[in-house]
Amino acid sequence: MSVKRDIRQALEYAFKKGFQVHPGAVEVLEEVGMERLDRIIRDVVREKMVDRNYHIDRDDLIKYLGLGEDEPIQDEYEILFDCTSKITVPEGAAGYSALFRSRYEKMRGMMQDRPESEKLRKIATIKTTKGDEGLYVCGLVSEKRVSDTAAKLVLEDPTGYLEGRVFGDARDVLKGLFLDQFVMAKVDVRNGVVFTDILLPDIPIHKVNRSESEAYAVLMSDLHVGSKYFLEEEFREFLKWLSGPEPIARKVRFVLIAGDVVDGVGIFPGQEKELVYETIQKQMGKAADLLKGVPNHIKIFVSPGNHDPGRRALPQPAIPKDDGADLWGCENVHMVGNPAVVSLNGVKVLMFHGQSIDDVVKTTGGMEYSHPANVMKRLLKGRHLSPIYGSQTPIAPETEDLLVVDDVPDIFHAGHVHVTEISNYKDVLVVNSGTWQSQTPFQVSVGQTPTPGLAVLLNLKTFKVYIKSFMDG
Ligand code: D5M
Ligand code: FE
Ligand code: ZN
Repeated sequence: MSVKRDIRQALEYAFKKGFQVHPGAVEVLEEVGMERLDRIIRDVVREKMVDRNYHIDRDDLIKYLGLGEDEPIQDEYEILFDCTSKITVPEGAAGYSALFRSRYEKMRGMMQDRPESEKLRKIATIKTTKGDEGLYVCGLVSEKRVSDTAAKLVLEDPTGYLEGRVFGDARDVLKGLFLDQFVMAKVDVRNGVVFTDILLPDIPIHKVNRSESEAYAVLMSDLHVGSKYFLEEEFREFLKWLSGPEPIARKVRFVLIAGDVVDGVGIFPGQEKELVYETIQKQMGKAADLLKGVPNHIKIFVSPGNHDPGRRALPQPAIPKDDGADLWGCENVHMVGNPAVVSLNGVKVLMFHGQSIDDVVKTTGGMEYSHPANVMKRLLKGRHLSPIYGSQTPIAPETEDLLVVDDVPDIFHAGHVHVTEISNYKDVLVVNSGTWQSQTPFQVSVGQTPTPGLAVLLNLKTFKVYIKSFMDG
């Protein structure tokens, strides 16, 4: 239904622009059957207008969708980072001071190339500096307050705390800061401590990696196998499509699952009433059975979420072998931690379940569950996946802060909020991959509306993204 309507709208748009669309082109649209077909047509119309060629035929769409080449499609992968092997045994308070020290050191290193770093001082020395208004400090946000009349910031570095008032544009930056996040700030000490500028590590200009061939990756998360609300039928439709003759399906080489593979047991009060499989073993077994329906030539990467077995605190090691033996046993399945970075034909994908989105939505004005991509952009800007300590997301006291975004990824893939949203931040493709679970009673009670049953199909050469719905009608 919706595909037909989309095609009609796409055609109407093309006609309005004075274009003729050949039946062969319409056939391609029908075959592909994707959401937002109007966008595809808009792009093609724009490209062809430049050449004043007002005909759209089959070849135009085949070319646009990257479906025409007979060249072999690469399926090279590398696990560039997996927190699993780096996780140590937590050691309480001492562990936390090491964790924050590591966060500070890593991010300070990121600031090293900035011209401002020449004027960088330790907090302990700032307090005794007189007369120099152009100095900078680096630190973690220890306290912040913004009211109509005043704005205050307290920063901490290994040498101490620095409290100051915040003026000018820095006030706007202050409003959006998370507690415990790293910043570099310009300090004026001529008349008490005043922060006049606040800089975040942010995503620098960087080289973007692309696949040489038109391989596709499917990005997904939050299957919640074992839940009554897991959309098994729709997921099976997806598996059928993946094994079928549809042109894009035939180019898929990777499937990424960013957590909440199963619904788990004892995750929230009264969960047993919402389960169809009441043990982790059964849930994981079922997940493995389903994923065995993914053709063998497609590589699957699975990282855990807050519903999956294993350690709950971030960073999370891969789902343990004891709990997920069947998945571990599949030759085409790679079990990785949360977070992890995988390279797909050279394209770096940062996989993170996204638990910290809760913390950001709850503590930061203007952030919403319905727009997870905005939250993800803010995390990138701060170069940290879970900056706020002591909110909802449990964070383990690791000696190295494995949640710092060390390397700039090409794609940032998260889930958790059950809403599919695609965006872009400084040449990083930001994807929240949605869910395969329909709305739960909890989500009804808090007014969260999920977008279930959508597969995010990503062309690793062009970075064009298509969203294909497997919901009925
Ligand atoms: O998370 C599913 C959705 O529920 C996601 O949008 C986060 C949201 N969620 C989870 N816990 C809470 C609390 N305590 N308050 C508000 N929203 C929450 P999932 O990880 O699949 O359970
Ligand atoms: Fe989930
Ligand atoms: Zn989750």
